[in-house]
Amino acid sequence: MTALISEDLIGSLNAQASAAQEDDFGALARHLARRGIDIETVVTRAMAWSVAVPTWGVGTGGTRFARFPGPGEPRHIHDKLADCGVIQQLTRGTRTVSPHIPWDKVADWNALRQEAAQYGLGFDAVNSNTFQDQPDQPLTYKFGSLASADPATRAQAVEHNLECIEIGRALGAPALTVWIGDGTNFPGQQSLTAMFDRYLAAMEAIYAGLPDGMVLLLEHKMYEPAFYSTVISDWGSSLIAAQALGPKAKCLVDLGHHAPNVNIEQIVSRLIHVGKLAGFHFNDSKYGDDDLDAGSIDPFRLFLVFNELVDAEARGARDFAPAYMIDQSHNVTDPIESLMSSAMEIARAYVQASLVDRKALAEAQAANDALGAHRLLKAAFLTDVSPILAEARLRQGGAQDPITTYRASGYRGKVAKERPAVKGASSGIV
Ligand code: AFD
Ligand code: MN
Ligand code: MN
Repeated sequence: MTALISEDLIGSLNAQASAAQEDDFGALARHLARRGIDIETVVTRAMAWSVAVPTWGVGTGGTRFARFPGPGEPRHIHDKLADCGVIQQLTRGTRTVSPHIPWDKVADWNALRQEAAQYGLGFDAVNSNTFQDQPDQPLTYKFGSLASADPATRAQAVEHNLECIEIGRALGAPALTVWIGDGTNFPGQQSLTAMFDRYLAAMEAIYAGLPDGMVLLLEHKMYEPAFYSTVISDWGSSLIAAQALGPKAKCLVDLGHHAPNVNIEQIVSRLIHVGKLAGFHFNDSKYGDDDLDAGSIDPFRLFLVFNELVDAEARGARDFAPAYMIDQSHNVTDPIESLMSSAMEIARAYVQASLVDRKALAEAQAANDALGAHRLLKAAFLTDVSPILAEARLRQGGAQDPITTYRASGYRGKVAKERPAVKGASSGIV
């Protein structure tokens, strides 16, 4: 295993923090014991938790207006894997990476799989890309891809997805995620019905190419780049498509891809009900698809989503095996720091949701004790589970404080010397 951050540094910083960690962990253990919760059970759950990091997340993102590159940005998938390796080495809760094709294309996928394994990483869902044109591409996606009015363009987009399936097979990835930008900017520009029909026919061809054990994740998004209509705009369209395609197709929920103020946890509950919840792209938002760091704006909403997930797990909901991924754009931070912080915030919400007294909650609900029920959720949400998260990292060889350790390591400064700065202005949402 390649150690990207010095194990000695991690060990010495952990040692400096160990007295405080023991003290805080002991206090939390006694507090939870009073509530009838065994802390060791919770630590075991925290240790088993993992969320996938998107390869595109370790590069600096941007807006439609500008991108301000940071020092030492990854130049290619090999640099991206190293950066993901750092995140995993320090947090121990990001065991897989989610690649984007063709951004991450290499000649030898088996070699890439070995390279990732050197950092203790495996691969999660492969993401296809038919929302932008590539230099060597015969037909443009300017007017759509899988739902294009042009049959040859649709065929090209299907072919790309079938190639992504083959790449996923070589990487040992469990899923293909399809998000398309197809839609319209003008009422009347296309038939809303015909576009959806064409999308479904194209997706059937992709679905037919799935090997056993690989699933198809449909990602909806309300708007952008198309601002009047998007083909798979909401969970309703996504669910209709997933049901039409078959059992291997499920609906992926990106937390930023909904109408403003929509009740996302209720959507999650509905998708669980029909056994069609594929998984998540975690991020946070205030206005739209802001792609801000998970837990930075509305940690209570993140907790409420996890409350539904932990509840589904506890009652053994059928076909329930969500894939957890981060999907963020880091414009003003060091992406490694943002991704470590987000991974920890997501794990926090999972652990907090694991503390809900579900028996007492069911009783309060049966008695129509609205405030009593709410207080049970709040009791879990307001518990500072930081010592549990730190303990889970420490027991797996990670850092007590990943961000402080990362800053002390000088990793960014070191890679900035090896990776030439990206020059010039460029825009682009990543
Ligand atoms: C998009 C979607 C989707 C896609 C990504 C590409 O969230 O996950 O892969 O951003 O940059 O908005
Ligand atoms: Mn997404
Ligand atoms: Mn998005």
